[in-house]
Amino acid sequence: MLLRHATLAGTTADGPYGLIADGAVVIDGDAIVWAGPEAQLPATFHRLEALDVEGRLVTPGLIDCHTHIVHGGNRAREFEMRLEGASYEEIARSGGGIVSTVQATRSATEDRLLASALPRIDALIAEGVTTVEIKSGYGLDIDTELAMLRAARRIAQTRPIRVRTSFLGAHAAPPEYAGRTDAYIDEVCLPALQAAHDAGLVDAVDGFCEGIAFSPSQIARVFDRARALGLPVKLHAEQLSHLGGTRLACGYGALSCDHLEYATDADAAAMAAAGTVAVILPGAFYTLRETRMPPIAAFRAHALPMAVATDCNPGSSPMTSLLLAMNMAATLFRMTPQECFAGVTRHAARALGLADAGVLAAGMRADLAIWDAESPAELAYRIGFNPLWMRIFGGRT
Ligand code: DI6
Ligand code: FE
Repeated sequence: MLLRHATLAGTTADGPYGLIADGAVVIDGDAIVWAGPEAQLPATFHRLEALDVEGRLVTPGLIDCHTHIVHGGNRAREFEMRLEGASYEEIARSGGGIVSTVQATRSATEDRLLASALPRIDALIAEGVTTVEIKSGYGLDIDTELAMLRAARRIAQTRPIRVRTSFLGAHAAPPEYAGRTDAYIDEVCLPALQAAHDAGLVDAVDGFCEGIAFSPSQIARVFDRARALGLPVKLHAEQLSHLGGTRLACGYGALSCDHLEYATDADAAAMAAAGTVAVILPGAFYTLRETRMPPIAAFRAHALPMAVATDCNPGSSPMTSLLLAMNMAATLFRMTPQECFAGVTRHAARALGLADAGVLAAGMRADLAIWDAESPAELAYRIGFNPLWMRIFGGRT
């Protein structure tokens, strides 16, 4: 297939957004075999069946690199409680929060977990998302952690989207281990990681390093196991306070550190040295009415790759719009639309360790989004409007 008369963005061309004004893309099977200025299209491709996109914007398919999109129930009641004055941490400490979603997730069947995730997945697909990362972490027992990961993997058999799964057994201690977080790590988290890995269900290992969750030394035990299994790590770090999770994760060569509201300049330096992506999650900042901003200026100063994701979860970020996450990153954190665009394409791919996505270039998977837009800045600019015109997944429209 040949796409003609396209405005290409996210190519390897120099200049803002990697823009190519009068571009063409050649797709063969599930791969991009050529992308560039139409005037330079090699003659061998001239006779291919062509789709004239009439100047529309063609970008890599978007990548949501941090979600908890598989979960049971919802937390609308907690939303009401927060509006009545309770804080997120107060609710968590009084048995609500993550633990209430754990109860709802344990009582759902795997089929039900899959079915309830699909409308949320469909919302992402409708916005041109072609790869989604999905975490476990609401089962917190061996069976339910595995059920979450299986449900996540089944999404890719049910919908045209690529799924990467992260094991997040170190998300919270379940009620039966309240106050016994070390025993939880030994008796549940590590055995669950081993079982999930043995079942081929884990692409990366994540953790929540926070006062209401796990300490750096506890996370280190989980990461030691990940390293022994040859799995890459990532971490929810410095979201509500500064515990030093970022520097710990960098010591394990983490793919990404995520949230980072309380990260410091030294953390940014450690991430730069380790090649770790900073994942910015403005939906959680917005929902929790956080006032501490992630240190974007320090991330820029250290030339860190920054990704932007929804953090889709029932508690702190019930958001299924990656375009809205881009808008929030720009408006709340003053990230430029160019940074937001790289954050849902190139840098999001890197946060997942994917070398074949996020860039519009020969050799990449043919995952593309075609927008009724003139410039990529439009993707971050509007609020609640979706300009997607067509989505191509693995070479198929
Ligand atoms: N950080 C978050 O913002 C979510 N998980 C995490 O580690 C919140 C999850 C929840 O409240 O259910
Ligand atoms: Fe999260």
